Amino acid sequence: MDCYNNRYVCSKNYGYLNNSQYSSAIAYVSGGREAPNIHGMVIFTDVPGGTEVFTEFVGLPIYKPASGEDAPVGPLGFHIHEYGICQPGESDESFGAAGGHWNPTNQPHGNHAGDFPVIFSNNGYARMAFFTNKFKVQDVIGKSVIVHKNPDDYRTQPSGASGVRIACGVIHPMQ
Ligand SMILES: [Cu+2]
Repeated sequence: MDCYNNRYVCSKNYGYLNNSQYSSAIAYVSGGREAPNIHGMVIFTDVPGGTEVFTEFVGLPIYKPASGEDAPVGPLGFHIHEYGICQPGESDESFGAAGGHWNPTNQPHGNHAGDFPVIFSNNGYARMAFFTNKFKVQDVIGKSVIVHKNPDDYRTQPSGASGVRIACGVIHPMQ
């Protein structure tokens, strides 16, 4: 299946015919040209009332404070994006084909279903788990997770001023 030319199919189910049978999912995340050493995973598990999200990363950029016009590098913005396509966009934007934030309930940024806590790089390593009541596992299969270079301010619309996309992974069901 050519996801790049078939966004509807990819965004709906990425070829999985019945997402509702899955109660856990995983995204293997890899860095793009800005941060090629990033490797990580994001695991989604259905729990009562919502979903538990566990993440682990290595090779993240090390925090740098803001200087002049440049935003700080980290803590790193982290979201679910609409399409399970970790490829450049039409204007060659890194992971632009993943589309905008996944926002099924048309909320302002800061309250998107796929707005996540920022990732703190501990000399390149991060581990974090959190709970959300905004989706179940079946809702996010076939979408993507994106890590950004800059912090999310949870305020600037529509994506929190979190800068370029430095890593991406497609969310697949866990068998
Ligand atoms: Cu994002």
